[in-house]
Amino acid sequence: MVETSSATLLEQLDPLRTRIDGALARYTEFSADCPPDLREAMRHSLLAPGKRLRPLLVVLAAEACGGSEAAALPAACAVEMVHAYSLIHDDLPAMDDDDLRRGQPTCHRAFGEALAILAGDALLTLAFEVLARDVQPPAVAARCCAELAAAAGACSMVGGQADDIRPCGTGVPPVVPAKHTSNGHVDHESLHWLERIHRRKTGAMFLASLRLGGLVGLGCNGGADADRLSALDKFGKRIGLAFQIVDDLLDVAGDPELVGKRLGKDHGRGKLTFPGLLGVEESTRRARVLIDEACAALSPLKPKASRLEALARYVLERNL
Ligand code: GRG
Repeated sequence: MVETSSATLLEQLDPLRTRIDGALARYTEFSADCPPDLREAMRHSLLAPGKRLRPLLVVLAAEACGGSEAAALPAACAVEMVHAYSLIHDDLPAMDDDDLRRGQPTCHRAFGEALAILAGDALLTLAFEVLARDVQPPAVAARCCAELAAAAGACSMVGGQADDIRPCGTGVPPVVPAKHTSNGHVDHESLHWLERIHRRKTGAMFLASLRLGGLVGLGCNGGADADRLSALDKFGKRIGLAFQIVDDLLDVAGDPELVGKRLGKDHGRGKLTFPGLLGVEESTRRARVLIDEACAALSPLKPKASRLEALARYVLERNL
């Protein structure tokens, strides 16, 4: 049983988050060949006050596998760069068309659409430069590059996003809006579809964060230590889904000031969401069960996984 409350954990992780931010800032200094407005657009989104959940997961997974923070920081930054690129592109008028992100104007609102697209492109490529150059040894760097590329690619984040932005009725199932659960009935087809979207769109990057941290922590033993990587896999799949359920719940009932983005838009657009499909109570129950299962999966990594376990509890209790 973990005693640390999520608020206390967040405070305890503040110095680590500050060191992650410092590394992200150093990685985006650039030579004079980078146009100043492109640099500013990248830093506007990358250094904005996000929760830094994914880089924290990288570092804490490395720690759970016996690795050091210093060794994990390049991979942590790479994952955050891919995440920031995805948020910039997701906010564009052609996708979610949002004005506010992380409590400030979205990249295209501050710098224009063309520069925002390029800032996203440059963050994505920078992530792989950092991994290939700064993760050691080179064999682990190569594996990290392959895993992060797959998690961000056509069968994962980009594929999930492509299915998610499809107007209702124009894609593969569900071709009708989700049926609700007022009579206790669960529409399993819609639920399966929703989980399949989020496993790729959101979950894959959580899983990659944990796997990259695990690979860095285990070093060249990564291949030989299947038990510990598989514990991280089980943990990652569950917290990825729980995170998304909580995100949907915050969209319905969160505080826009805290969350730092427009809320209620998924519900307003009639989009398929967990509370829309299962109701608030059942969605909350499922998120709780997933986090309990995630924490139980960490047993092969104990006691070094205690901060990872506490971060999973935060995913459930977060209000931003
Ligand atoms: C455009 C290729 C491409 C992909 C976009 C990640 C994503 C796919 C879209 C983001 C849209 C969104 C709000 C998804 C819900 C879950 C999610 C990723 C929320 C944002 O992550 P947080 O809460 O954000 O960790 P911070 O700002 O704290 O890092």
